[in-house]
Amino acid sequence: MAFTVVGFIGLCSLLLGYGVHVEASHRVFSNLQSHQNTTATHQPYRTGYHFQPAKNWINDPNGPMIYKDIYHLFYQYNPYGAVWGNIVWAHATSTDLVNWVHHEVAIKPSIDSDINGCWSGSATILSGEKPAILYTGGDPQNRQVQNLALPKNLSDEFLREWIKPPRNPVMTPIDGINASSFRDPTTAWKGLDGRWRVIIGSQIDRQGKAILYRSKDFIHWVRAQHPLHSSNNTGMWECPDFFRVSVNSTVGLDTSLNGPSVKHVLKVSLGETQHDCYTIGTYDLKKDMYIPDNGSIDNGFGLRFDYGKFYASKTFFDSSKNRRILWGWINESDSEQDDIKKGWSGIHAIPRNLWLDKTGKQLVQWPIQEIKMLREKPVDWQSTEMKPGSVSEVLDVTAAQVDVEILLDLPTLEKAENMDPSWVDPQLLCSEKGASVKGSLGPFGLLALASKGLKEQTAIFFRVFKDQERYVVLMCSDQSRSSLRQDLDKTTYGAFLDVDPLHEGLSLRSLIDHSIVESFGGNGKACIIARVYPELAINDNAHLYVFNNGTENVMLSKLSAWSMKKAQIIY
Ligand code: DQQ
Repeated sequence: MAFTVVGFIGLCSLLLGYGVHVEASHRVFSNLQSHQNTTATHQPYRTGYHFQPAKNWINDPNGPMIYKDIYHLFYQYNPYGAVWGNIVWAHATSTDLVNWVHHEVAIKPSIDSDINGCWSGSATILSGEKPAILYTGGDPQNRQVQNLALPKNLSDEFLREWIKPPRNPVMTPIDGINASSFRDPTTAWKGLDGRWRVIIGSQIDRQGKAILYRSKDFIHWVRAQHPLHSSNNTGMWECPDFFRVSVNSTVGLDTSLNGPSVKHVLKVSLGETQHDCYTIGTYDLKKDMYIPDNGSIDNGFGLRFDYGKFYASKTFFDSSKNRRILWGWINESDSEQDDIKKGWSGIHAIPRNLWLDKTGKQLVQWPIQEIKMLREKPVDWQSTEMKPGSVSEVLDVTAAQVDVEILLDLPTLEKAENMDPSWVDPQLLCSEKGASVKGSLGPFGLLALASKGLKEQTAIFFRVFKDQERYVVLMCSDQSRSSLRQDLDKTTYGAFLDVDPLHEGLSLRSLIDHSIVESFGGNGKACIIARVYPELAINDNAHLYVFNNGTENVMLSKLSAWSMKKAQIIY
């Protein structure tokens, strides 16, 4: 792909040939796209059990599905370098979502309507168990169009080859659709009339839109007169996802299933902030419109799948285990030059099972149970009191590659500090009150990827405040001391956690994997991913601690930790 490049942080605007203005949400460095990988041997940041290819750039997970008992994951990939560009759909399969086999690239530019890149999209299982993929292509004018790809050979359970029917593209940016903001088709679902529906992410004048199309045969698509949903001042909606959740059970639902006990979720990836935001609401099947519930905020300031690094995510319904599974892309916190030196950029989060919380007000996420197959050498602590200022090391684990769960109980909440009404932004609050800022009830939690002497540490912790008659729990991931290096994105992340600290206690699970700390607070009510690059706390020199930097005692009621084996990834 010959791009003329105007790279800048955040949204990337390209003025390409034919006078068409095209935007992509990644920095583009044309001179670096086919940069030779280095032969870097010092690779302390490659992960042991997170998904990543052998080398090069990856971003969005695409088209996850299960077919003939095999899980398929496609992903945005640059075969020629560690920066975004030359995008194709790479492909891997697994029988357990933990160990993976990489295959040949599944979809690459080969027809007019994808000659400038094969961007994100989704898979749908059509009747007769036939998978179909809709994805965005860049056409010769660099307009974004939607294409269809079908398996060449349905008896190949690995679905290694994909063909593109001559009818492509199946949707084009006409009648007022912005040709540079028209991408990322969802998994399709069936409406009351038996027709397929799909939404495409878009924007007009910073109004985010989920453009709705309908089809009888999955080939001829007709745009509906109105979007499924739209919202002002959000900017571009990338990678939308629209699915049902059960109101009274944790089981997942087929995307096309309708019924009385379901709510709907619309997730959009906001290009401007790189946040995956979602609302819970109702889908009016007759009007074909989605309406978020009262209080479910759709302007980018509401709920997020993850309050750290996690973007362009996608769910799919795992019919073999009746669950809905979420995948997300995690980018780097270092520079492009660092990525070129490493020879790679981007990993995927551990797939998460996801369901509606019993309050009906938010989703709950939890790492897929299969990840436990990598656990070994369990370490269990008896209930221990953590005195103010205490820091205790969790010994006998490989702290650079570990799964750890703790439960903290507070004997009394009397001493909780008062919540200031101006503290509305949890991320800001966490950065003002980092792990080293003493409080009353908190900070307490884990120090991950820490060096001996604690010069380096990634702190994941809680603080409890009193707000009139209720208690507010803040969960933070503080990266400010994660590395001796200064030239990194060390943003501190935070979220408010909707739990009752007195009766439920405060639970925290962290999946730690060399350069990633993936944390789940309150049994999955708030999730925060951090990417960190310690210089001292690598491999055997990494340590894990529990700490209490508040002035009150905290009960560590439970600590269980497991060293994690490496996942088997065949390239
Ligand atoms: N990444 C893809 C786009 C999508 C963006 C291009 C989100 O289709 O909008 O690689 O990260």
